Amino acid sequence: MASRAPRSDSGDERMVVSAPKRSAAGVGGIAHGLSAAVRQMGLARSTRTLLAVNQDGGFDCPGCAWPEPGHKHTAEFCENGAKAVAEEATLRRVGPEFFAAHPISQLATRSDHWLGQQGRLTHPMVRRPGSDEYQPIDWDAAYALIADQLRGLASPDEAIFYTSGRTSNEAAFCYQLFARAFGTNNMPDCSNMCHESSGTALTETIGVGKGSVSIDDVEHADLLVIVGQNPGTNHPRMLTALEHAKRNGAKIIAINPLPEAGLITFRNPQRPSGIVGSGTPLADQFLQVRLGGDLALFAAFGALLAGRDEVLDRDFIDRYTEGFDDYRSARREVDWDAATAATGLAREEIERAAEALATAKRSIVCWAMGITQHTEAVATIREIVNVQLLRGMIGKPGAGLCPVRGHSNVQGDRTMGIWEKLPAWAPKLTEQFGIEVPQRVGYDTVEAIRAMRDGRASVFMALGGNFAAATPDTEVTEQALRNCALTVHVSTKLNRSHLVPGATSLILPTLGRTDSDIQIGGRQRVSVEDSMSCVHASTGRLAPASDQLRSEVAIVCQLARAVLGDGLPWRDFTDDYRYIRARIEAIVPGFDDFEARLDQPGGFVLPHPPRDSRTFGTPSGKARFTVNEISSPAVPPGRLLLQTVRSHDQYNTTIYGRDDRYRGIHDGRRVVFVHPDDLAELGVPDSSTVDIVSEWTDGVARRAPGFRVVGYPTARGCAAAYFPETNVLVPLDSTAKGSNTPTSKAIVVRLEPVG
Ligand SMILES: Nc1nc2c(c(=O)[nH]1)N[C@H]1C(S)=C(S)[C@@H](COP(=O)(O)OP(=O)(O)OC[C@H]3O[C@@H](n4cnc5c(=O)[nH]c(N)nc54)[C@H](O)[C@@H]3O)O[C@H]1N2
Ligand SMILES: Nc1nc2c(c(=O)[nH]1)N[C@H]1C(S)=C(S)[C@@H](COP(=O)(O)OP(=O)(O)OC[C@H]3O[C@@H](n4cnc5c(=O)[nH]c(N)nc54)[C@H](O)[C@@H]3O)O[C@H]1N2
Ligand SMILES: [Mo]
Repeated sequence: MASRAPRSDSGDERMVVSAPKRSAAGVGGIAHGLSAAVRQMGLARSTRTLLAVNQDGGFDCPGCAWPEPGHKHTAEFCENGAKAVAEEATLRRVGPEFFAAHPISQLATRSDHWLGQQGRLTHPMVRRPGSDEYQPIDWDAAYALIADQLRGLASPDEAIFYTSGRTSNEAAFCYQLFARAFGTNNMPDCSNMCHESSGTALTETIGVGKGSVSIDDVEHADLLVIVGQNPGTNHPRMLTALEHAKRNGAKIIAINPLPEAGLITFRNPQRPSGIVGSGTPLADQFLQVRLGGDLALFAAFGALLAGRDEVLDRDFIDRYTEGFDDYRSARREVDWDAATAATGLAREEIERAAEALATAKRSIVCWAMGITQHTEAVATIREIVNVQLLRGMIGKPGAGLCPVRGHSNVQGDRTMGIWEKLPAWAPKLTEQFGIEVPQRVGYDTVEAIRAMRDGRASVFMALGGNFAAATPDTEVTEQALRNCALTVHVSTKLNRSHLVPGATSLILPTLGRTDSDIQIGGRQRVSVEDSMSCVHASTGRLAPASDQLRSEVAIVCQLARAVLGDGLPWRDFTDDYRYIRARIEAIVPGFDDFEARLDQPGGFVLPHPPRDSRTFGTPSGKARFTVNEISSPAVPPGRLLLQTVRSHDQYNTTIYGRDDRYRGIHDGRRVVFVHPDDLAELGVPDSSTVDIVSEWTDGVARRAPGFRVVGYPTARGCAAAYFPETNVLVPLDSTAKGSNTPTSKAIVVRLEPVG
């Protein structure tokens, strides 16, 4: 039976639970961010560093992918951006002495929070077969070791090259070139666990897997639907755009099982009124949907609109779409019993929201993980697209589709070709570099775990991220990593993945966004792409944590030379990243005049045919209405549907602190939020301790022991707990249809009282 006990220092006995907050991001917000920064790096360094966040000539915030507005504030960062910067720019260090004093088996008993708090990695380290310790290794020896291992594989497909979304465009481009030149498309990335469902559904329906709006559109929409997203915590700067929209007269509808703080009220710390006033009420309507109820909800919206000729944009439908008639006949009427059961909403609430959609002139739907991490995620997003197509809400100002991305360059990494499939421009790699591009579809994240588990892959390399903690089915994934002959982690900070080593394991310390990157060609900048396809430059200025740190570009290119020799211009690429950008310009569409346009304040926006000219890159050249079978997660009696979410004090697997201020949790993380009426029905007392046990068709009872029950106003039948503590509960084989994304937001569980 899979199980994951609390870590020895998780210390939840001091936890305090209080009432959740309604508003987010007041002056207290920035104060929390600043105090985190000052704790990690002192006052002078904090001020200097934070003032460069998201400024021209400065660096891109390593937090979320929300774009910078055209009109910037002096302080263009939020509380959680400040925490992300502090975490990277910290003055604490993890060097060879640290590893000498801490055997791997001992580090493995520590919490993720403790590991992250130890500081920046300063030296390349190796764990040799059978050893319980990481020891220093020099760079050349590390590259030689990896090269030997890779060259010894029976097939290049026995190697896996993972990427997390902080990697710059330049490093990502070199990394995919290296993997493909080596001979494999095994490039899983964090996107597989994140917005893959959005990419899949949008490519099928509008011909491009990216959102169709700009920040200006958001500010000028008259209806914003925010579904499956918690911007107050995960995209706090988005709240500023929502506030502007609100002032311009927009209505906001929030669709969420949880009454998230930022969605209800927002106090803007960048304006004096935000400090003294009570804030802007944000959501005009809150639909407290059940987990996984959105497919039924958007299908109902579609049915309520499709039959009304006066609300349809007939001209748009006729000229730019296909499949409307089939869609309309499938959505003739709403099955109200099914719709209200699936959503947990009243018919009147659904009708009221549909009316807002029917009357809006410019509407945008924004979504994130609450939509993408479900079995029917792709179908749900297709239904969102249907609703927007009915009213011609794409390719016009103030309207569109807005998947809000997570990692600050996750969208850019995919644009650069980090993908287990082949980008359309792949043949150009042959033209430009003379390499033979491998044709076999590579492993995505879930497939990569299976391949390592089953011995089909034996070398795992990660450019950033924390694979062991971010992926589902923790016990299975950890064993899969341990099965490898070699694991390699290019990292800024110590994390769980370093503690589940392959027979040989390397930790390669790298520069982060904030660090100064000097190569033979002088100070280097890199580029990133935000959630709205804007590409801009990022330049770090801080002195690196040690003279042993290498940039991600340098590490990838040196490794490529060690493995493949000097046939490709790896040396030029490292000396000056302009050479990489010149190749990106020659290969990837939309990057004409790349270097010069990177000099423009705010960068430049990549083409998006549906947004720019209502041109749809589908096979027929038209946007596609789709008919999707409506279903919702089945939950047996006595069970709950669990979603795994982020607290306000974490960045994915990096735990900044042990509070979740807006949800009223202080100094603790092992909590499970459940509706008080469900607790009463289940006979589980509030504040009691339970094990959470997940149930899946494979019959394995996955167990996360020792959670405190917190009565909370979530939707009925639904529960919430934090990731990564609960990843042990997510079955590897439970994935979204069509995108293979783990279903981290819909796990059937039972609560077992302890003691
Ligand atoms: N500070 C901070 N910022 C971050 C991150 C971080 O960890 N910390 N992570 C970054 C990354 S990689 C990402 S992908 C984004 C994630 O940003 P979010 O998607 O906002 O992150 P989650 O915490 O997973 O929150 C999911 C939200 O969807 C709701 N939800 C869950 N299931 C459903 C459902 O079935 N229907 C509906 N309608 N709602 C549902 C949840 O209640 C919650 O409000 O944030 C990015 N920004
Ligand atoms: N249960 C559950 N699981 C989830 C999710 C969920 O909602 N629920 N969300 C999923 C989502 S949306 C995502 S995106 C994934 C995230 O998965 P990952 O991207 O793999 O995880 P992170 O926690 O973001 O990675 C943190 C690590 O990145 C390294 N790092 C930070 N900055 C840099 C840098 O500049 N360069 C390099 N080389 N390394 C750096 C540090 O060592 C740090 O420990 O998790 C997924 N997992
Ligand atoms: Mo993400």
